[in-house]
Amino acid sequence: MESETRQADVFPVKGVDYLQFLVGNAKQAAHYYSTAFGMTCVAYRGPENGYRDHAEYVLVSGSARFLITGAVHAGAPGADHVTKHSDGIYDIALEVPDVDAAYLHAVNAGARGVTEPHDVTDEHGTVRIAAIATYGDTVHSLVDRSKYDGPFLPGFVARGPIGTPPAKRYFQAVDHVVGNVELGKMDEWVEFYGRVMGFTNMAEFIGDDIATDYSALMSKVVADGHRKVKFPLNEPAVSKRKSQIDEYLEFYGGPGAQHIAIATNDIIRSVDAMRAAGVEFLDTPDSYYDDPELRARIGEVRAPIEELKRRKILVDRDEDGYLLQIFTKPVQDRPTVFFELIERHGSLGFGKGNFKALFEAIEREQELRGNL
Ligand code: TYF
Ligand code: FE
Repeated sequence: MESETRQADVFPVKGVDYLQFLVGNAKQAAHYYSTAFGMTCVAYRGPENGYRDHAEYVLVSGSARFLITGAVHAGAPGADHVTKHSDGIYDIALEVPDVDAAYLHAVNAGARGVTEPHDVTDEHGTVRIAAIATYGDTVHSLVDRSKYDGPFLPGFVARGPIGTPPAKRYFQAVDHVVGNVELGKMDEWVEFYGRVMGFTNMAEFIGDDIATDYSALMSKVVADGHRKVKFPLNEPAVSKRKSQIDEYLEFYGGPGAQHIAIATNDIIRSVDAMRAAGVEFLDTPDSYYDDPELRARIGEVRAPIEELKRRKILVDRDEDGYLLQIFTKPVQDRPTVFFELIERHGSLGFGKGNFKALFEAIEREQELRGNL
């Protein structure tokens, strides 16, 4: 047995607090995440509440929380983010037990401070919050909400759902958030998360061997000590064809969050509901399911393989268990941000066995867009 000596946690995190999307039209995006992703709107703030610059909707699904922000006038803060990137993820906010300690540690370790620790208060209590910069124009807010019982953050008012929420939610948590960084920068960002947050490298990675064969990307995963927060980091790899990461960087206008994996405990039901609502998923050829090697490797899973094949759901197994996963096509006009649905049964991985099939599917889409 391997014995593990864990260092004192220099940057304890409780989990992802929220993901903030800066979009061109928050009203319509909030409608999409309600009707197509089954999320429930629980809070809002905007001009009606004396908040002059933005309309902001808070949507939840289990512990996953999205903050959807749109500018309500020309020149509002954040409007430049949308001009440059179109709809995208600005803030990957982390819940921490001690904002001041986390911020101080991060800044002393070389992170750029964006907002100093401060209190925000309303009749529901106080939230302490700060923010640091990460890759591209992306930030990490650091949030302590232990002295707050309002619907989101001070200033937000509770509001009801947009449309009728589904009887059963489609996902219950954020599993991981992936960042795309420039060629040659992946190791610097792995090092950043180690230095600034004490995150460590997980075993899963896409190295030169896989990259040159088919993926045209390299990837490493960093995570906090409890594996609650997992951040894979991708960089383009030099190969015969244009890397999907280069396509993202070109169309997003620099580094940024690439995909959000959302955890479900019924991927079949969620995919059916989301497809019926118009969400597009990547295709997987039938040959994937008919491959005897795959069949032998994955063994028994909780649904007949025919059910997975019909829905293009991928399967992977490792030493700890298995997982089911599927990827959406980009969820905006630009080929940038997309989602992954993941149903874990023991496996702590990211679907290594599916990388080839997945990247081939992504490349087929790239080719249709004329970007390969
Ligand atoms: O998060 C992961 O590592 C998997 C696989 O551009 C993956 O979801 C990796 C890179 C990529 C798309 C998916
Ligand atoms: Fe993923």
